[in-house]
Amino acid sequence: LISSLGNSTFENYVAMESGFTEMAYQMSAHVLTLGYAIMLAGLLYFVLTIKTVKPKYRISSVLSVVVMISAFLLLLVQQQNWTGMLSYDADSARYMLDEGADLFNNGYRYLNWLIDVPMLLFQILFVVTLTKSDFSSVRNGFWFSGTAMILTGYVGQFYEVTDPTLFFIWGTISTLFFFHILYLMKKVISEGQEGAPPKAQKYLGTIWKLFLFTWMLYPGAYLMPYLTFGGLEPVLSETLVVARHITYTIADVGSKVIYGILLTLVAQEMSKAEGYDFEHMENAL
Ligand code: RET
Repeated sequence: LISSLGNSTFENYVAMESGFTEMAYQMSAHVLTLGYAIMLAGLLYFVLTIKTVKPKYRISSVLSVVVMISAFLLLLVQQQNWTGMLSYDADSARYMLDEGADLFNNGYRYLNWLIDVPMLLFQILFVVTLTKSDFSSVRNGFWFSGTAMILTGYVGQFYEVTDPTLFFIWGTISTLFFFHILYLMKKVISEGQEGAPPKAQKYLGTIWKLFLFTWMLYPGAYLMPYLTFGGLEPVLSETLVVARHITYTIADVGSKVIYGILLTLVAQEMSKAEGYDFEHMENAL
């Protein structure tokens, strides 16, 4: 298998070795479709609610709009990549790797994160007020570690089947940058809570928990072929392939859409505390 599939991801290996059952194939296709449909719905939400916050907070909504559009396009491509690589084989009643089709790859996701990750990290800086940290040094830290985390992970994911050692080395380097991001985000949220209205403080606490949970799902998806008892051998199972699609979709909806909505709620509370009350305004929406 390695000689014909090389450094492609484990989805292709499963497709060639055993193929996918109807359920595994369809669930994957559906969950990818759900993903891009939600991004479009999110896009509308962020456009329609932009005037419910004071002008100085609106950059947060604009960044959510940027993220929605790029994620929408990426997930559409990803869904077509999935359906395009497989074709139904009536003899075995399975979807098998299609001769001559493009192989499936998650690399599109990683490069898409180069846009989304910095945007999501900057976004919160336009809503909270930092009490101690310096805005531009936090911004640069987010930008540097975000980019380094993604690029090292991008290199690593090519080796998930062919070279587990390299896969884990690149994954570990990437994780160091990830820890730096978590450290910065914790600091931003704690400072942001100081002096914020009580409701905004509560939303910020929720944002931290959501952030921690959803961002951890991405390294979980990276590790997917190793998450069962396979030890240092990747496990080529269709269950893990479906689990990876579902993990990515939950992570995407949480880290982009729900996160953006919670930031909008924080900005609405801050706006209200500063005398901008959209609930009692004409033409607010
Ligand atoms: C990688 C490689 C393995 C180690 C770690 C990773 C972390 C990835 C993260 C990605 C977040 C992406 C987001 C995208 C939203 O559009 C690169 C998988 C730690 C945290 C939030």
